[in-house]
Amino acid sequence: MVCPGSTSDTKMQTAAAILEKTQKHPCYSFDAHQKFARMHLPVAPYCNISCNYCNRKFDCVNESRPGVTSEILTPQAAKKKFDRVSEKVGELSVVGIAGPGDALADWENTRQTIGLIRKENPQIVFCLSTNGLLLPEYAQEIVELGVSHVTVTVNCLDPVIGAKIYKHINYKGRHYEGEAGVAILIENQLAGISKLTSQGIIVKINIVMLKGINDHHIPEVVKKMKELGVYITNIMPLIPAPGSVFENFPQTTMKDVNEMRNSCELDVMQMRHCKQCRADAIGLLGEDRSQEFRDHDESLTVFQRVM
Ligand code: CLF
Ligand code: SF4
Repeated sequence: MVCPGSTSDTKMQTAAAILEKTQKHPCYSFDAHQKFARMHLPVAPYCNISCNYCNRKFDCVNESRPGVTSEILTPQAAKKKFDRVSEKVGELSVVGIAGPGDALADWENTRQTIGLIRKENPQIVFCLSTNGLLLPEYAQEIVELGVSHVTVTVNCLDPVIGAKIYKHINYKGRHYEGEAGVAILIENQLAGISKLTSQGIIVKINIVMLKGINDHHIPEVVKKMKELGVYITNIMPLIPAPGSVFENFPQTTMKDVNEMRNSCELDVMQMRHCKQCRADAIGLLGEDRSQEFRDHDESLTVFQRVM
């Protein structure tokens, strides 16, 4: 029997609250995606790694469709925008930070934005997506900030494979190329995911499927994610971005992606309704209303990602 007020009682209440939030999250719940809306706040323009499928002029391809550019907001402008949107979009349940660079590479902006909105809107579900390099550093703060859902892009577990996917990483003031950099990235992703799941955060893993590079290895990645307690994996096709290292690489077909999802479904639930949204997307997943709410007075006109 659980005593009222005991630690296990509190843990069960927290788990029930997070389950309720997950049922209102359009990305984590298929049933929710036509009923509940998300709003992305593009407050994090910088990035600390270099994926070969990315063209830095555009949004982070780990969550977005290549070739899409979002506006950039300061945390204060993001709060104002949230206020405007929440008045008009009644079904808004989630605020997400998905770049347009990396939410943790720009942690101060991400933290401030979520803090400002959460103070007045504790019912909102907070979500962010990251490449995971800085997760061990910020996992505890993410939990304390009240973020309940985190997406990490994990493309491989092996630095030899990763050296074909990532050009370099910038970590703690140092620049790393090749396998040495990828080894740090993978180690931090795994440690960070484990820190989050052990504290009840619901984790989604995005995996970009690259034919001949990581496709044979994806089932192993998914099995490892299962071991770490992730909730769902989102295997996405590579859509070659003009101007990226992989611009001439063949696009992964949806047939191949779906076959991979089918075989991985035995281990971890598969997301099949991802829209690869923009970093300033607003509305139901299938009905982007970002144009309606764009206000150029609030957005910064120039941004440069850190290479
Ligand atoms: Fe945004 Fe991502 Fe949160 Fe959703 S999107 S940060 S988990 S609130 Fe959703 Fe868009 Fe696919 Fe992302 S459909 S790209 S999975
Ligand atoms: Fe581009 Fe950084 Fe996103 Fe990789 S993590 S796709 S380099 S913005």
